[in-house]
Amino acid sequence: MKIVYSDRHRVHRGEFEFFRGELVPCFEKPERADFVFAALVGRGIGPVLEPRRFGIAPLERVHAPRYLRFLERAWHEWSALGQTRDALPAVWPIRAFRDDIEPQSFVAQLGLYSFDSGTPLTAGTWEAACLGADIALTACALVRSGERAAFALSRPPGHHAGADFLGGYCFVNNAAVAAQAFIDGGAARVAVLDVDYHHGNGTQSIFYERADVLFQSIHGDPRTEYPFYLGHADETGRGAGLGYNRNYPLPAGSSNERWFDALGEACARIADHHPRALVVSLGVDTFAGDPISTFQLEATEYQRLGRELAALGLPTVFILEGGYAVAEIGDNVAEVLAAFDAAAV
Ligand code: 6XA
Ligand code: ZN
Repeated sequence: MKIVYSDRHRVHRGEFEFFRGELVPCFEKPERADFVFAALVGRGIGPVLEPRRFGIAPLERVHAPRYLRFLERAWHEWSALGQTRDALPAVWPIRAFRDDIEPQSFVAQLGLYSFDSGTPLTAGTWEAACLGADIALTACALVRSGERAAFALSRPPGHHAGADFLGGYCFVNNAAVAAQAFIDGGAARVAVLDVDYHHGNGTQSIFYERADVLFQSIHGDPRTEYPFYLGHADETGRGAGLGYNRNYPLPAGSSNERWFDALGEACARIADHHPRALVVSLGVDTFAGDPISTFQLEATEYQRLGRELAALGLPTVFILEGGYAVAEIGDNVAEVLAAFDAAAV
């Protein structure tokens, strides 16, 4: 399977995130991508290709222009306040406040466009976020030109980023950009499957009223697990999108059997949708040893995931999302991709 990668992801290196009243070192760090890259190359999965550049137009298909303008200028504005450390928000326009007027204060803008205080915005964030989208778009282009599958090895991740907000270490929603690129390239229908431990709230919200993109997510129950405020089973889409959103929230600590029951159901729905392509938000924070999650998947389960996805017989783009047991993250991704390759026809 072709891998799209660039080591320029390193320009985004968040120092701290806010956690339970303290600044703690950021879990989402450049070493994550380094471990994945090393494991894939070590297993002979490849070749590795540099991304092409696609510019901002494909991002504007799923993100609000004013949000993208904010992201592009954010570090400049933050620096102008005399700040040198990472930008983290401290005030948010929840519920009774207005979100239709963009404040002039950068600090207020940062709160307007964020939903948590755990997503440091740094000097290199915009460059890395655009690079991540280019990586996803290059993987799409490979698949559109006949590759059975491609892997977008990008960071920061994307599935928590909505049309006009960042959070959960995510700024630009790479999976949404990829799904939209398939549609814009002529695909009538696309499926997005999010197997990260955390609900893909950003991707869900972007496609919630659309019937052309089926979004499904298997994740820790939001009543106890991040991102907490979305990802329940009764969120099934709205308007034209009714029936094209499916969530499989599983209690923290759920068994592998339960996880694969959900995967089986999700795969059956993908087959019913008859998509021209599949985008997989591949988080491996479902790993038994992950420091911030509670599922129990290990190597044999990642192989099974790869096989079951291959059995769908669809042109497939895999996009890296979460996964924080850095030493093992690479092996777990490699298990999925190698098993997919071995089973794909
Ligand atoms: C809170 C935890 C964010 C989880 C991010 C993630 N800082 N999403 O892995 O998939
Ligand atoms: Zn995650």
